Amino acid sequence: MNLTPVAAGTWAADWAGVGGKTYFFQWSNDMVSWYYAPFLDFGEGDHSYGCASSSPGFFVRLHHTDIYDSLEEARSADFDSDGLSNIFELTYGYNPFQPTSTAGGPDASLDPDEDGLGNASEQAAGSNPMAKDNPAVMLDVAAY
Ligand SMILES: [Ca+2]
Ligand SMILES: [Ca+2]
Ligand SMILES: [Ca+2]
Repeated sequence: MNLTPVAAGTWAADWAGVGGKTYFFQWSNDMVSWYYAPFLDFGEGDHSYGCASSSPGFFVRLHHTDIYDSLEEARSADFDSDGLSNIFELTYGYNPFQPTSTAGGPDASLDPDEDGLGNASEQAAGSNPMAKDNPAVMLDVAAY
């Protein structure tokens, strides 16, 4: 993988994909705490991801697996069997390889927007777990 400076504090991470592989992208400022970027890539061809950091140190790496047959399958699959799809976890900052990836408890039952719906319920409803946008909850609120 090549990390090319684009402008101050921004880089383009480029890599050549291999057929049949799913790529999880991680970044770190200190090589101790690693964070997943909110996307998945799949298959051969040129892949690129734009990164920004104001940290004096900036590191990137790829996790890859060949257990999925397509990008759609990789996105909807549940690598750690915690009830949340890989792409849901990546989009909202959870670790798709760990059922309990923060100190708060299992990823699937956390309720970061405190609307009473755990992440598994938010995923099932197609609502945003970081915003109180669930129609049932909004009705509930309106009733008071
Ligand atoms: Ca999962
Ligand atoms: Ca997880
Ligand atoms: Ca919630």
